[in-house]
Amino acid sequence: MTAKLLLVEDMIVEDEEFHHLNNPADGIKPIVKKYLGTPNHAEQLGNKIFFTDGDAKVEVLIVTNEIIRVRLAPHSVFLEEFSYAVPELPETSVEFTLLENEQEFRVTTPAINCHIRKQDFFISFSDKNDHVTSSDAVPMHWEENTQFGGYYVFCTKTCEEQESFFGLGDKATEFNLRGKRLKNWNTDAYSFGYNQDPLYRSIPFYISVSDGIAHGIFFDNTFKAHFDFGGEDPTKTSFWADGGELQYYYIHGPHMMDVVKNYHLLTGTHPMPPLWALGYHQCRWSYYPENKVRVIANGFRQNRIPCDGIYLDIDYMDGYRCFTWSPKYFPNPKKMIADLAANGFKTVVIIDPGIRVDDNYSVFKEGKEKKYFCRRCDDYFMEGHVWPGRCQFPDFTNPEVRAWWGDLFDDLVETGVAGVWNDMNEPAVFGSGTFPDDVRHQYDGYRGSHRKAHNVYGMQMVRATYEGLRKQMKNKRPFTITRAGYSGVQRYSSVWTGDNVASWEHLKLGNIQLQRLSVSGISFCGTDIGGFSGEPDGELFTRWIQMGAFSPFMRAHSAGDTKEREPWSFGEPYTAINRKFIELRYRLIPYLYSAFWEHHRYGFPILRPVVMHEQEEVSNHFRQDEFTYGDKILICPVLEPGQKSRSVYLPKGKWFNFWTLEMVDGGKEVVVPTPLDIMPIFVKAGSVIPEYPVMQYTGEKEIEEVKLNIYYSDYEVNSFLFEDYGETFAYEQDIYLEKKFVVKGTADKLTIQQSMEGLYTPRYEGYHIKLNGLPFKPTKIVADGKEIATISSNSDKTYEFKFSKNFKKIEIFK
Ligand code: MIG
Repeated sequence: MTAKLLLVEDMIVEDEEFHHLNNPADGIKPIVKKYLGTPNHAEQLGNKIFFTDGDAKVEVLIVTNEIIRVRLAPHSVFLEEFSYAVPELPETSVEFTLLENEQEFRVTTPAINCHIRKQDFFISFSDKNDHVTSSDAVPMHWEENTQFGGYYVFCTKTCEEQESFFGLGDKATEFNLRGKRLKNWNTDAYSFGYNQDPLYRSIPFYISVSDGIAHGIFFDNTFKAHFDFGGEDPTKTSFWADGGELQYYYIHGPHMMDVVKNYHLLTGTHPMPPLWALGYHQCRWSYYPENKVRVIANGFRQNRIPCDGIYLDIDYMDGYRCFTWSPKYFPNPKKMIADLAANGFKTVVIIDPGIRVDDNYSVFKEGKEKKYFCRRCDDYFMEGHVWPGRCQFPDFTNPEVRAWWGDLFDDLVETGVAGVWNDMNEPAVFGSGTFPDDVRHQYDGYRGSHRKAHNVYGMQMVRATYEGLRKQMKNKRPFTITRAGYSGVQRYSSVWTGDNVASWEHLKLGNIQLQRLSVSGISFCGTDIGGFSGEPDGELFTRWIQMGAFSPFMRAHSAGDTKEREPWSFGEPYTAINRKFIELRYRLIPYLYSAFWEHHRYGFPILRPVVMHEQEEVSNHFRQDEFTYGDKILICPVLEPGQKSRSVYLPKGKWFNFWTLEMVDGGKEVVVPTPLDIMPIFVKAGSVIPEYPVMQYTGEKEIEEVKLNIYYSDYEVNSFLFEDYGETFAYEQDIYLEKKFVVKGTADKLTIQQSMEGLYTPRYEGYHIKLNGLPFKPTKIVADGKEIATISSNSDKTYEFKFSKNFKKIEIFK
């Protein structure tokens, strides 16, 4: 109130007109939502077009042929352009036209139209066939925020009767978001429940599919944001935020895949991970002391269960002080890590953002001297309790702080640590949950309160971690994993879904969350296998390992108060089945690595839900169990206890049951037996699936030959294999090999052609080729003009032979 009266008094001095009023506050209009009026003017500046209603301004930016950005400035003053999600707009030249007629202004690119209706400032988008894909239901609007300044900003679009919605990161609800109202505000959600919202990450990007056509909306606003997908009113879709700019990107499809690729064009992809990071990781809160870590590591080797990564949770530190080691539990970390490395294990350590207030602790002292910790609005330090006790928190939105933080990893890297796990970076604070709104942030020079920086805090922390490690590791690929994040976090880290629960419901949720993260830009993701809190029985753990073997990131983890949770902890038959699936994970590493390359280089997600394969079928909008791993292998996890069989939907085309090699026609559901040692896996006909020999860890042995599993098809199918050194950034200088296989069969012949691109030469010489599903018995195999002399035929009608890795063409004759 005071602020308002003062304002009015100022006006009295300046404005003659008010002098005769007894109560000048009567003249002030109450705060209400304001809507855009009518656009009376368009002005073009390069690829931006500005429209105004006389007071508010709207900017339409043509980013690419398929991407248009819309921004609103209530009184014509735009905020400075800056985004953590989109560091740079893609550089493409677009030819567009601006047209004006009686009804509208229309911006047309070779792919889409953006319409600005004169009558009411409604903004809509349509495709080349004038099919409207997205349209305002009310004009963009805002409400002044007297306490913090700025505005609450709102956008409301129409929602079609059969429109479906996907995306938004890791929401713990059905895959299709139709009918839901959800919030983005990074939250430490220990043991989150089904439908609990918000969770750890904020990804303000969704995909709509309506009439078989997909488009995406990326609402690049870091404030607390809300989405309603026909929940309040089935005819409306809305998104709004507590501050910042109403700024969104319309991303055209028509396929979901196009939308996701274009979202990656804006926000980036995950860099290639070190190959070992695709292996199995074992985690626990916590393995200590040192001897326990050694016992666990040896347990893997003794049980012949492959494992590449072992984690140290918070107890490795000295009083939870980041960048220190407990002298009691880990007296000689360098020796321990070296011994683990000699045994094939990479060590990953946890690092939290809270720095203990302690003048005898160098990290605190330095951060304090350099003024790197966050402060409240009145300049007090932001203090809160976390594991180390009373803590202060680096302002990771300050580039100087990020550089300092990155350099703090020099000792850990010197000690031999291969990866870093950033936890508690929502940021989480005991008791209060997170920072108060008034905490100030440098925000890369653009300034802001915690309202604006909260959702990017964790992302900037892991960015500092990743960039620091990359520098300290002299350009070897670092491995990082984070709990919190915002759009674009995939450029710096993998993620896990946080503190889940050892229940069948959470196995189901995890399956959905990973598919959702994957279509929301975060392909390198995994759940805590087995469930973080609570106790899984052997069956649940094994079913989770089976699903986890096909999660881009595979790690088992458990809370401190739970029983032993290693893949052999449940005895037989579980140990043997867990081993079988972890071995399968390792056999398929070259396939996963190739899918990763497709992600990194071309923006394909690694996990692809069924709807992404067949979006035109509305029934597929509600399928959430099965997905493909890359584009060739279809997985359907078993999600119920005691399940003897389950039905699996196969997209159209021909598929081979991975276990029986039976060929099945897709486009329908099939019933598959699911004894405990089987999870339904199908391979697309025509695929070439590369396979490594089972090893106890990646790089245990030199690869002597690569197995190519070829699946017959009577139509043409392409497959890819990516190979490189697996641990440096040489691929950025084109030191890699991208192989393409083309498989095509007829009733009496199968042809496989190979072509290659790139500068890398793998050390192995030959392929071990296995032919699956041939509809005939081969009488002759000719490779590059030479007849193959030795072919072994197996009882399951598969055939094997060896040939040079450089073959160009192999023909198999009936
Ligand atoms: O307050 O570091 O989600 O994975 O084991 C709990 C201890 C802090 C939460 C993480 C969990 C981790 C645990 N952390």
